[in-house]
Amino acid sequence: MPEYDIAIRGGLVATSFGAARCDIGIKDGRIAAIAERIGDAAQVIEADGLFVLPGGVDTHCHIEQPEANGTVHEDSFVTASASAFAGGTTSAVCFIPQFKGGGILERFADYKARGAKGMLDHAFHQIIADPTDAVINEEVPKVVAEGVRSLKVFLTYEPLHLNDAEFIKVLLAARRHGCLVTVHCENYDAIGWRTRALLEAGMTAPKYHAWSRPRVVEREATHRAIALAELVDQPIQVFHVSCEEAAEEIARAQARGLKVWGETCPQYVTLTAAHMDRPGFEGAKFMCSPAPRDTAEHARIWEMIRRGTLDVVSSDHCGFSYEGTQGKAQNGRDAVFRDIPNGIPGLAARLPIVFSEGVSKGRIGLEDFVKLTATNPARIMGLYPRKGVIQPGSDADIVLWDAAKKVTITNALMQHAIDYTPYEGLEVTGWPAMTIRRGEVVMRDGKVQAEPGSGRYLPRGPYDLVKPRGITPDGFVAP
Ligand code: DUC
Ligand code: ZN
Ligand code: ZN
Repeated sequence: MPEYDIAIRGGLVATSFGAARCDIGIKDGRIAAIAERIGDAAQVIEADGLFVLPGGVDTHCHIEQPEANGTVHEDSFVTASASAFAGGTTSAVCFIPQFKGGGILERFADYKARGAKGMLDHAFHQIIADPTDAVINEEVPKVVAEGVRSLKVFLTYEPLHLNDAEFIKVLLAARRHGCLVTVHCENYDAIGWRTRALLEAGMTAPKYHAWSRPRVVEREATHRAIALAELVDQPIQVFHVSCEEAAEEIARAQARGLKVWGETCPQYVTLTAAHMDRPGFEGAKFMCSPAPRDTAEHARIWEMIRRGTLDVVSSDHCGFSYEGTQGKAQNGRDAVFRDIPNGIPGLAARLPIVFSEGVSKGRIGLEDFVKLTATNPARIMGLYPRKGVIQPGSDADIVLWDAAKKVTITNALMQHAIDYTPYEGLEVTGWPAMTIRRGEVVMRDGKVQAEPGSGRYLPRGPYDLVKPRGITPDGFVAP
């Protein structure tokens, strides 16, 4: 009887604390051994010449998410799982919606059932768009008991945004129940004013999306979110930081010892506002919020990554096709920028872009790549060490990585249900050769093979990282 179910032999195994050429033994879906040479296995995978990395953990994915207008993001948990595996990602954290006037519990069962149909291991953030007393006092404790440990708030977007009083309510609830708060930081009123002014001036094309929300609105909201979190003594993660100005706010908070983390996304090191200035409706393909900036800003984001201010790169994967009635053109191809849904797909492209732009181009090291795409997201979301690391006892989520492979990104390679990728034509060096989820080969040479329904829900329990510091500006701790 062989000792292991699978042996991965001879690859360069990388974790966030170093890399070494060794074997990995997998038993019952978990990593059982890491050694220079391990014993017999039922299946041997030769990894000579490949990197052996923890499967990607993408903690910001909008998958099959129902919207207030009755549409549902086009990638189902099945198609998004295929896309994730194609790109070397094995787990994701997705969003349970809440709509104004409605509760959250009523959404939990529906969304959990959707997640159960996919192949990707998954956890949930709970969006809070309407923090009524009933939601905060009665429903939040119930979703926490179901394993949700992060509350997501939007400081902009109709009809999701919270005002400061509502945001404080959510911060307090998170503090009481041991949750992280993740925040979309842009100033709602400033964007509203800008948008109205642009539309009145006839500036309606997709490129004016960027004009409606310049860097300063992101910086202001980031500053405010941090200040209010400091007041309440509640840890937060600032989502999708697009510019140095906002990252500097996070750096200052971190220097003061606050529990504030910053996430960025591949779009903020590859796309620019100029992409939204393509002819006709084409610019809609690149519309996301915050808006992509310019190439000088890409360099600044890399610097903030190198300094550790931004320590997670997620995709912010959003399933809107270019054509059709559910996607970018849902309000017509002549819709003004305000009426075009925000968000771009990126689940499969995330690892290749971060590896290529980061490691292959010498901006970061291999261990940094592992931290940014797997270990740090798992830690910050309370999934570590089950996910995000190759070590005995962890789930055997592994990607074999061909660091030398050159690929031109096409939509077909993304394997999602979306009809385009904003990264079409981007050349990358480094590509996943095989993805293993809990000891099962789910992608080999681009071919995804996994049983729908085999993805596991990852309920999250209490974890130290989100404990308040016990320090408020004047010592007053609100109940
Ligand atoms: N921005 C978000 O905040 N969410 C979804 C997509 C986007 O672009
Ligand atoms: Zn957001
Ligand atoms: Zn998002």
